[in-house]
Amino acid sequence: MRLNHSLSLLKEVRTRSTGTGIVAFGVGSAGCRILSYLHCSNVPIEKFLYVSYDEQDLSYSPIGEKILIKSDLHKMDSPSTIRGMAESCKDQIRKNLVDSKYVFIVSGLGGNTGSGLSPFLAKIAKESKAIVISIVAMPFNFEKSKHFFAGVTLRQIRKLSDAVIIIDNDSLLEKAPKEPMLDVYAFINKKISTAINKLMESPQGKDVRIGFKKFIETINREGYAILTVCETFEATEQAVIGASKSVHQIAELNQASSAILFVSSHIGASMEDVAASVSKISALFGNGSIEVHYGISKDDRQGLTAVLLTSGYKDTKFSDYDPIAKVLYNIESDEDFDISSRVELPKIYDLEKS
Ligand SMILES: Nc1nc2c(ncn2[C@@H]2O[C@H](COP(=O)(O)OP(=O)(O)O)[C@@H](O)[C@H]2O)c(=O)[nH]1
Ligand SMILES: [Mg+2]
Repeated sequence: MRLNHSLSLLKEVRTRSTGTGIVAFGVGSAGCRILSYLHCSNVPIEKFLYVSYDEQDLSYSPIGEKILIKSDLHKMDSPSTIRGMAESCKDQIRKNLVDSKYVFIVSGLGGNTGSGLSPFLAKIAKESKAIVISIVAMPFNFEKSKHFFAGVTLRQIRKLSDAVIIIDNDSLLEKAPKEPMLDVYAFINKKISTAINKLMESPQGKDVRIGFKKFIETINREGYAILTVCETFEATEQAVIGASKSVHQIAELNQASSAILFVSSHIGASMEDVAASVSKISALFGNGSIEVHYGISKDDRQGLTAVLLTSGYKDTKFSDYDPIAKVLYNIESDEDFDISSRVELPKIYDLEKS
């Protein structure tokens, strides 16, 4: 699967979009893996950059620019230490952002790299005056030890980005599969990249597409956006209900203010299907005042996929992952994130000797 994936990436080099001013960073293990899948699709991204201190993360894509954070592996024990190490790469990052209009930062939250570097990159991208869109995969429910940093980072990223798209890893699996973890990630990453591609790709052929402008308008608003995907062999409306149920596990549906529904199926969704699905979304979300856009495409695969992107959530279940912010709700706190440089201090007896 890895070889096929790399080969399709190499084929893509010939058709990559230019002049769009859209740059994307894949950060840490999850970010680099997800971005390498997006790299194979038709998204209008001009420049792909992979950032990590782990060389393996930079090997998932044979193409694109790689930024390796030089590190002392024994000291990489927190997101702030990774940020400290990344300070030396700031110029290289800034150089890649010259003339960028939109910057996507893709990562998984809760580990050290994605949590450390995503807010760091968002801040640099904001300083270069780009529109910053963070796309974050949240840890599985069972990864309790990752929840705290995921919650803290999500809040930091929200302050530093123009839009934040949350992907709940749990929502993309019906139940914990028996396959090896890396195969499960590959399965989820394919779903995520296909969904993002459907939302961003320019109109072509007979398909009804959303287009990049509408996609940005939908997510560039207060609060969070949530991306869910439902695959089914049933009717379109069932897929929409499935995707809506996933959102319901994460946030209050009535907080949503805008939605995009994208339906792809083997035969192509009928007008009746689309009308019923859009009405369903209007009834379920945003207290009856939600704006709904839709797209349709024909797919080679059997079955039907509904991609649902809803936005405008002030709060999500992930706010509970950061209990300090919850306690300090509405109280001004230090807005900046910490950076640790891990300087070794001299021992007392060394000082006494000198
Ligand atoms: N969707 C997705 N999530 C992942 C993948 N790899 C790791 N994650 C999740 O992302 C979070 C951060 O993990 P990881 O990316 O390994 O940490 P990092 O390398 O230190 O940034 C964890 O909750 C993982 O479950 C992946 O390939 N795809
Ligand atoms: Mg990692």
